[in-house]
Amino acid sequence: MNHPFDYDALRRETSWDLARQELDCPAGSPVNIGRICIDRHVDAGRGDKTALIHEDHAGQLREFSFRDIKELSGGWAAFLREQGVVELDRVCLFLERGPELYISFIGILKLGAVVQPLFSAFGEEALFQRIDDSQAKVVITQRKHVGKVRKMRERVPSLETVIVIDHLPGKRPLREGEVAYEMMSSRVGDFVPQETADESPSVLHYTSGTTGKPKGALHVHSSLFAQYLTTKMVLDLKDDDIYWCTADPGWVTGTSYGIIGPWAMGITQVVLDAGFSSKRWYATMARHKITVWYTAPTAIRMLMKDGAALAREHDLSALRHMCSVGEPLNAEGVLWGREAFGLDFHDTFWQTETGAMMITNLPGMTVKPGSMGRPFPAVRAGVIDPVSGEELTDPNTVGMIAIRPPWPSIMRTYWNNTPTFYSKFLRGWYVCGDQASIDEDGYFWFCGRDDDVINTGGHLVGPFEIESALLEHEAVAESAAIGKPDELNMEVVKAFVALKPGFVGDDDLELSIMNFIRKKLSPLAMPQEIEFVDKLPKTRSGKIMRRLLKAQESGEEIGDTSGLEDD
Ligand code: 6R9
Repeated sequence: MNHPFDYDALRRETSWDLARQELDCPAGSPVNIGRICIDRHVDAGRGDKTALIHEDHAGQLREFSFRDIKELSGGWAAFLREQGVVELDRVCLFLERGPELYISFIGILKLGAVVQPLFSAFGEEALFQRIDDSQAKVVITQRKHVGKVRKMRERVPSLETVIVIDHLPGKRPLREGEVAYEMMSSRVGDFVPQETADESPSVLHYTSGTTGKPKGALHVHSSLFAQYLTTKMVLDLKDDDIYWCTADPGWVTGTSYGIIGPWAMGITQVVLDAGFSSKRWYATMARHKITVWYTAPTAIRMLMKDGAALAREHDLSALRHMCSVGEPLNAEGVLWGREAFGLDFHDTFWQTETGAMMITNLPGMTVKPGSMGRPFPAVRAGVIDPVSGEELTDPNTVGMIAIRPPWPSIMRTYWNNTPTFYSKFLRGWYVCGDQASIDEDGYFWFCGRDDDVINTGGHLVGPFEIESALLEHEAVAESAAIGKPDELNMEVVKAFVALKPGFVGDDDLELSIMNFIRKKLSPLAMPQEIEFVDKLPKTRSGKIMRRLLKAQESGEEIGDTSGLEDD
């Protein structure tokens, strides 16, 4: 029987403790993410179920059952112990999306060490900054990336061992301090996971700072309770689902919802280890009969560029639920999703620091295109005044998004940077650094990151609103709106626009777009200048780096760019 959606009832019934109960981890008992995600299912007789379907760039498939992963991650844990890794040591993953990345992640946690996942595409300097800060003892990498590790190694004396997963004996010899490890021939079925506790450190995720160095958000094993419950209720995973999270584990989405949440539920997941193309993505979805899909607006906009018809050429009939995260999901994206898949994208808002989804569109809830949804039922969220920290309770008032601690997956500190950690709290709220308003129905509407909101002629204009409107113009594939310094108005809007194939960025088009925005939004929001670009600067997780464009315009310091896509 289908019950009508009742948000208030869900709030009354939902608490994080529910996860503890369902996972049979009463307060005070050991909590180990590796054990709960993998070994637990094997011990309960579900070892034969497929945990991971890995598809490489050539389309080759490799499948791993929960038992396989129990034994292979046991192998990793035992090997790392032999290498001298002990509880709380940092072990850095610098790997492409092969099975080793997912399985060593589990092994490190079973050992009680702290896993530090990094994008394998990071350059030497980005790698250096993050390893220098974490003082990692071990880096696990592969031939293709070992050169970058070697280049920075002298500068990080803490780094004792580099493990190479695909070393070919007889080929380029390994150097001192480097060891080869062949995962598939190293099964250990009886490794006993460390009895880590609620507050034992687990994952150290670096997030790019707006200024200064990247910050390492430190998470703990009990974060799992938040990831589990949000996976269950928002991603709506069920036992027979085939789930695809498109995020790389270098980004928090790829660990919280690309490893921990789904495996805590014993779900089969697909990993596609190949570059993006719309065709390839649809083919992957059809091939594996993906039922639940978690992706990001940057990917959705790329799919949109190739048209809804392409999606409909593939048999995507298995797909029943889709979610999005990482950037504001433009209303146009939701509408396009309906056309292409006959389903709503469910937007979710959260951060590396929050560890799990905070503001969500739950299944069954009416989706308002362009809104991030409502607080997850166990979360208390609001918008607050940036100075006084008072909650702004009048509907449609823009303020800073704030969440009431505690919740299981809130970061416990920034590694080596406690003052910055404390600076994120104001009057008992955790402050996200983003602005939004809340409508009469309690839905949150994203405005922009604090640093990105445009102040023109005394009015605050959110870049998201302008970019969403721009996307409705037939020629626009993607855009970034920033405030450009202006003597008269403090700032004026400047838009960087990437065009759809077949359009030419000339004066006529510039005028047409300006007028379109003026009519659609207001003369205030109308870009005074439009610059046509081939593509926009983005982070590895696909976020548009508006502050970089802004710094270029104003000649300011660019700040930390080590997370940039094309570094
Ligand atoms: C999970 C993740 C966090 C920042 C966050 C905000 C932006 C994420 C969003 C969103 C609007 C959404 N963001 N989800 N903005 N709507 N649904 O992305 O973590 O990489 O730490 O980024 O991303 O600006 O503050 P992280």
